[in-house]
Amino acid sequence: MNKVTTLNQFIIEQQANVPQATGGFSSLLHHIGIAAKKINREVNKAGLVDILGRAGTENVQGEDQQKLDVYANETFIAELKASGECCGVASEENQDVVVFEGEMSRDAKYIICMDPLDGSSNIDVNVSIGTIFSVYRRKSPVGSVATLEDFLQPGCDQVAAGYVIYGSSTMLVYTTGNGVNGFTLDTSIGEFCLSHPNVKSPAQGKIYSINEGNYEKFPAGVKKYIKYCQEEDKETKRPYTSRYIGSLVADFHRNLLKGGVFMYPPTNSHPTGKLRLLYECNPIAFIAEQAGGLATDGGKRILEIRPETIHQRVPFYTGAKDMTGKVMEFLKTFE
Ligand code: P6P
Repeated sequence: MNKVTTLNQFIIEQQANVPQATGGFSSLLHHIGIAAKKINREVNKAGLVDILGRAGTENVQGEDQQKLDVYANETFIAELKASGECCGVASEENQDVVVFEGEMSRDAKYIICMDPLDGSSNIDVNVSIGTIFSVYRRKSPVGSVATLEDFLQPGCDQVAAGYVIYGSSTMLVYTTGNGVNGFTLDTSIGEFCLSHPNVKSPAQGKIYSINEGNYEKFPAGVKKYIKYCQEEDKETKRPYTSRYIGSLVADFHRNLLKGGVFMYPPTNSHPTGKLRLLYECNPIAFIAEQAGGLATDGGKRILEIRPETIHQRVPFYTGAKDMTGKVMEFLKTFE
């Protein structure tokens, strides 16, 4: 029988490779896994109980909050606080950072940036959605209350990043800077089990992902790249296939495994891009690079951008190394 490695076993094995590890980070990841299982339970029965639909409130983006958004946010915040390893959270669902005032939390070393339930407008139509998270060491002194500066760190300072995709199966995919590993939830034992060890993304693929409804407003280089994808060319195996779900985690996860490029350029309604730097682009970029891919804002690495505000948006191009590099070439050539 094949050896099953649970997330907890994997975390402990990984911790053994880090001599100075105190177990705090391992405990934090364990609690993230618990929150993901709780959210999975509600997502899976969303059609059956009164947890679907609008909560009647708006989030900081002025978007109608879904009841599951609110549940996911509250669940993650409660679990991260209970871990005693996190001193604060920046969440898509909260205007300001949520700092934990208790003594145990003040002594915590980590902060989390997260989108508790990304793509939630897809919940009611049963399309895959996801949780996205970033982990940083705090900059403020241990023993004090977390400050805004703890959350405005560049993505290259991430200690870990990951996402949960609530799809045909539920998976937790994360990196701590030593490669990318994927765990599938085995609901019969209630454990995330290692199913995709050391994920490497193909350098070249056949999938491009973009909301072509915004075509008219795209930068010239993006328009040219889309036409390039659609041209016949036996050598470069074009035309490529267009795949766009409208749920970042689902689009990225498919491209990560099969090879593809995801693009969210500046548009009329979002002149600096729609996706948020802290809790969408940075964690996804960390995973993309660790899997051998690229992630840029059309000019520089996402991970090198110094955030100015916690809900800052950036243009986002990420995925297969060669495909994303080709997009950058087109953006540079057709400025
Ligand atoms: P559009 C979901 O609302 C989200 O934040 C991402 O998950 C997704 O990639 C993007 O927005 C979709 O945006 O404008 O194409 O609907």
